Amino acid sequence: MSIYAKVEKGPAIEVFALTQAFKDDSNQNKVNLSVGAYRTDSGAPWVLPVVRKTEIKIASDESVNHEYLPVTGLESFTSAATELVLGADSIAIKENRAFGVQTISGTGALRVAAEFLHTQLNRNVVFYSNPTWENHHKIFADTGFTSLHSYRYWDQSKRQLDFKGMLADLDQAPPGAVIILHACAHNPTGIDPTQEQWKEIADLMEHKKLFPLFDSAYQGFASGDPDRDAWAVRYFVSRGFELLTCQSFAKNFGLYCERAGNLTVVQQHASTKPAVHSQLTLIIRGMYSNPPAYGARIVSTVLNTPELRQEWMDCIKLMSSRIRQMRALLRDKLVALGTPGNWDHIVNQIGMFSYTGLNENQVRYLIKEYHIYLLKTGRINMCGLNTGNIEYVAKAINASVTAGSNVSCPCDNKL
Ligand code: PLA
Repeated sequence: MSIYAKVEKGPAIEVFALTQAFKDDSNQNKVNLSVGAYRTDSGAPWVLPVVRKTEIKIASDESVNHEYLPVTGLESFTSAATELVLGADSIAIKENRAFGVQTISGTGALRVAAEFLHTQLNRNVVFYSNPTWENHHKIFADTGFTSLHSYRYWDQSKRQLDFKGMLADLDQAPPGAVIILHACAHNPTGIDPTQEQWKEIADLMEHKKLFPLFDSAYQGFASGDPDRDAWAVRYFVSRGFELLTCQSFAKNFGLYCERAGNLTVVQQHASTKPAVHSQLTLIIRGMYSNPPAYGARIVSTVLNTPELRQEWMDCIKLMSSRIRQMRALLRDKLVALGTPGNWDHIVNQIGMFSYTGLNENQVRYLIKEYHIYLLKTGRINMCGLNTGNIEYVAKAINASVTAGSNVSCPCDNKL
């Protein structure tokens, strides 16, 4: 008997299984609203023009080679990424209390952060929002965290932030617990705390000695302005918190497969940097030795060249405003169709996603009857909508709300 015979097949990863099911679907009306990836108004993936330009520049630069990067990555990238999230005038940067290490995109930053917290700071307790990006649980469980909890975040009946519930649950967290916070454009709900609410969260976390870990995967996608979207992180830094921030350049640079990420460490004193940096180096060395250069070179070149940086800011504005247009259009169409319920949450939410409030049965109905692919939580990627398919999607949602919860659809085991 094979030594592999006892290995059991694991569950599918919903977001990627849906994308595959979408690809395999031959229906010409099909729409993919699952994975969080930007699409143009014609439904195509978008290579940002400034990224294409920079790729050509790098490819024709004879001085660029394929030697290994240092274990902690390209310095011009990590410093630009750290500055992007903390701000050019950050006191922590000025005082040499903050630094970044390059990671395998946002997921890698979270994994390295979790490993560091677990092995170097003996952390075992983590809290993440309910709901959250489903990988938060897996990353921390795989690392060896033994006490994994969620804090209330979404009020399903009011379709808004359950702020009281959030504070009450964080208040129960033991001192030193790691609290995962979405820096902006919360995935999946599209609801962020207001600045006033962030202040209360910071008060509580300071009082209870909780450790903030910011997941920043959508900087620029909430407001169109990367500085505004980094407000919460910068506020916590200004309050004197020590914290970690996990950055992804998948979405805001459209560099999904290039795996460009950064883990920023903010410390109380510059003196702890050599030790912390050395331990992060050893963690990365043992995991994958050193990161890929391609995406980091692009991000570094763009962020460190003023004209290119401006072009990138314009791209961010364009992407976020197209999303906002789609929000308004979808809400208006649902209302015009007389779809039961209130759809204002679609325009009130921000970032890539809308948490529609559709239930699992309605989601299955959309997939089966209309070939519209979305997560079973009812999350849709707003970027998957465009002027060509929005009418179709609105009519389908209307039909699913009217009939979908009563229709029993055979559950597709693949999903
Ligand atoms: N953090 C959050 C909150 C995310 O939503 C994602 C990606 C990541 C981190 C990881 O991004 P990375 O590609 O830089 O590692 N979430 C996606 C894709 C876009 C996914 O599930 O992996 C999503 O559709 O939710």
